[in-house]
Amino acid sequence: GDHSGIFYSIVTVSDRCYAGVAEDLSGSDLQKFIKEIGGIAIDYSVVPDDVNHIESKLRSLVEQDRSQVILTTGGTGFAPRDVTPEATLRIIEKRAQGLETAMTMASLQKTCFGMLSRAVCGVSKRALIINLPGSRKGAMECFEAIVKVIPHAVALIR
Ligand code: MTE
Ligand code: CU1
Repeated sequence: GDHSGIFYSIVTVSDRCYAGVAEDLSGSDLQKFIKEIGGIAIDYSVVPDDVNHIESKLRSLVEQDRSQVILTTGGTGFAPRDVTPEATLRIIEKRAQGLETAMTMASLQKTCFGMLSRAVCGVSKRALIINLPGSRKGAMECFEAIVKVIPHAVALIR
């Protein structure tokens, strides 16, 4: 599919990046990759692993109605502060389980630790929200697994 002109926002969910003690490598890799495929990254932010904070950032992006795809990275695991899927579930109207399954299947080809991501995907108003794992490798592997269908998905939503 053709990615040119698709508007992406990236939300890195990480207490450590938010505090400035870790560098957001996943977020910058995703931005680079979006550029490479001809997409446009219009918003980039870092939020802490807090369900209300994540929800309000997602809600503001959805309300702005400029982002066609919102990628989150991080907070999908089993730790007490991993709550990105819960925040995402609060705002999506339609769950995209096919995308979730595709990411899990691709991940399992690479590592059994792919089982430990609880990433959720779904549609909120006119935006497709996609949770990706926090590691640089995991985020890219999962995004690559679904990138081909994004133009068609976006066309269906709008
Ligand atoms: N998926 C892929 N494709 N590659 C990976 O390296 N890492 C896993 C998993 N998914 C990984 C992956 C690991 S180790 C964890 S703990 C979970 O994603 C959750 O990561 P997160 O809490 O940083 O989102
Ligand atoms: Cu892990």
